[in-house]
Amino acid sequence: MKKLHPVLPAARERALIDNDAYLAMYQQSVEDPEGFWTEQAGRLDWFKPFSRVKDVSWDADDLHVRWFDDGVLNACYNCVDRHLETRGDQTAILWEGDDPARDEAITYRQLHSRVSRMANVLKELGVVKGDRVTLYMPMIPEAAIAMLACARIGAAHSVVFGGFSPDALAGRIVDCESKLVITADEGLRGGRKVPLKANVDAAKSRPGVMDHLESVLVVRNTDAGVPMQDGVDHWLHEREADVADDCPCEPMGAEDPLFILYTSGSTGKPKGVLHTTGGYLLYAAYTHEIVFDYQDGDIYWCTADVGWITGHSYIVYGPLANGAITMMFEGVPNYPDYSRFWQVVDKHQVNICYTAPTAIRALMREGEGPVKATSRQSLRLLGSVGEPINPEAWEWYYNVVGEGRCPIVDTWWQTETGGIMISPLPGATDLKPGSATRPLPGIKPALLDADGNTLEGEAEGLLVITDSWPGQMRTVYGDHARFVKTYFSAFRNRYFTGDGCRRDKDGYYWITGRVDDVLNISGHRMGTAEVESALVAHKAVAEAAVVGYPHDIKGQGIYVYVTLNAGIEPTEELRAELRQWVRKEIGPIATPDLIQWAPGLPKTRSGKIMRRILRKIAENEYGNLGDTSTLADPDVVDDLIANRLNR
Ligand code: 6R9
Repeated sequence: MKKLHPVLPAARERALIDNDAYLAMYQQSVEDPEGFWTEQAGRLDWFKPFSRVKDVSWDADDLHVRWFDDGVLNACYNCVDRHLETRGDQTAILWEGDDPARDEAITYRQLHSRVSRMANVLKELGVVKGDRVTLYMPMIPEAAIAMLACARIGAAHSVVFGGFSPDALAGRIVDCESKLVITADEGLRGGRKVPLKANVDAAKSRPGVMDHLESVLVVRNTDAGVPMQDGVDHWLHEREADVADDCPCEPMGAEDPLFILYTSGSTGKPKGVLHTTGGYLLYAAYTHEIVFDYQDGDIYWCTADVGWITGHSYIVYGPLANGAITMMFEGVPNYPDYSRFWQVVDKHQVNICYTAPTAIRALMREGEGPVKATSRQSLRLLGSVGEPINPEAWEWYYNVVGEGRCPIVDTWWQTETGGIMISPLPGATDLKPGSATRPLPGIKPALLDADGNTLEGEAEGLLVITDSWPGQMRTVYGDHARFVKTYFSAFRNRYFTGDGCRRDKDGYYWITGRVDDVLNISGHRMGTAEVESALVAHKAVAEAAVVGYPHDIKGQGIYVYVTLNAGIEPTEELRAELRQWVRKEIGPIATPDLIQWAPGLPKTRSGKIMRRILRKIAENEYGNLGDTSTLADPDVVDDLIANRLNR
């Protein structure tokens, strides 16, 4: 029996929503969804109001998702301009550098001027409404400013995580045909330099990139001397010197694209998840307010990188739409030492801290000392996102970091959902460590068995959503068929999440993890297929199979089975080389943890790799391999077991 943590009285007292209010809101959202979402849409300022709330079909033959589609608005206006009158001098972005001596507070008025200037530079460089702009940025204010500048002029941004390789960057530039890349000379993380501009230069030489790319706008960050290509590369500070600091907001249809964000699926290359303006922004703002019980003046910190959806929705769009004080952190949890997160909390008097289980586990391993060295009295609420949080880490976060004073919101959602879907509300929900608890008002989850039958009550099955919500992704950029196939072909009229889930007798949801071939490494999604195709691109490799296995800190580690080409010697040097190879092809987060030499892979007679078996061996659970009767050559399994690496 897992421990129940009832709603904390202090949390209930201040919260906007208590349990009765939650239940009433949920009921209303089910009975009258259009009325519910119309009311929520009042959070945004519309240049022209919408007349139709929802036009959605989840029928695979005619799949379309449109919300508020004749409404006109601008996301940047909602995040910046509309706050000028009431809170122009309030901090919008609070930035904390990798170097603890560096920080900066940017007011809404300053943000307005910096965004407008960058928007004018983008226009001068030929960016127009409807274009795509790729951002490859460190965690500096200019990352958020660049996103908002794109939104201001109606260009869709595609943020590529600064830890990705030149090849990964190039693929994403080509896929969405970006005209412009915004980057910095270098990034800084944990005292180490990240050669962003050099990576962009390398990406430029990849096939197809210069067919689309016209310019690279470079932010001066570390002041490293980087080569600048005439006519292509431009320093932001030089271009900004002679532009105006006002720039009108482009009127955008609610369904005009706001951004593309690439995420991993179970097959093929990463897909460009497309989010549009009205529904996404409304959903980010709504969820940011209710889940974090955000109230004026609260100091809110989401530790994610803007390269992930969490950074988009909960550093930039949700908080700024709500006029919040949002913190942006350039650094890492263990630099200069393991107290850093909590030192930052004390320094800026942070009230709400939203981070990932992998960070919590890494800090937990260092013991209570580094936490206890700090005060943390300002903290009121803690959040978790990215993967299931194990109850031990949950209890540590709750008791050691929060000293039992702060509720934890364990928020389940996805790049595709735009915002949080299943989560406690701090003033309403009794907490169970490890459970994301209940759906937010407006969200209708269900559990299905493999045949698509709906499971009622206490059950375990596949998690689907049964009705649209405004933050839902609209398509896979440039590949609508893939959108249909990935999410709507498994079950008729249901959005399939790819996650397994259990619902307990109280109606609480417990996410059990991906049921497809998607890995979750430290909260970062990666397709096994991506890592495999990187490996087989190496000349020594004949075949590769990749599975996840339980990893203490990262949640999942990457376990690789490699079959070498005939005549190639399996050596430690080759192992190291393959690790480096994958890092270079995809990025450091894709580095294999364990590489096992596999003379053969277990295959069915039709040639399908039986990943189930490989997973069991990687988990060191080889005693129970289940049905192996369809194996073409059962002997390969004995060899793999005998030489397994995770013992
Ligand atoms: C926001 C984000 C989505 C996948 C998702 C699930 C896992 C995220 C979770 C969680 C259990 C949570 N996931 N939050 N699992 N509890 N609170 O992480 O988006 O990068 O697209 O990943 O992450 O498996 O399907 P994204």
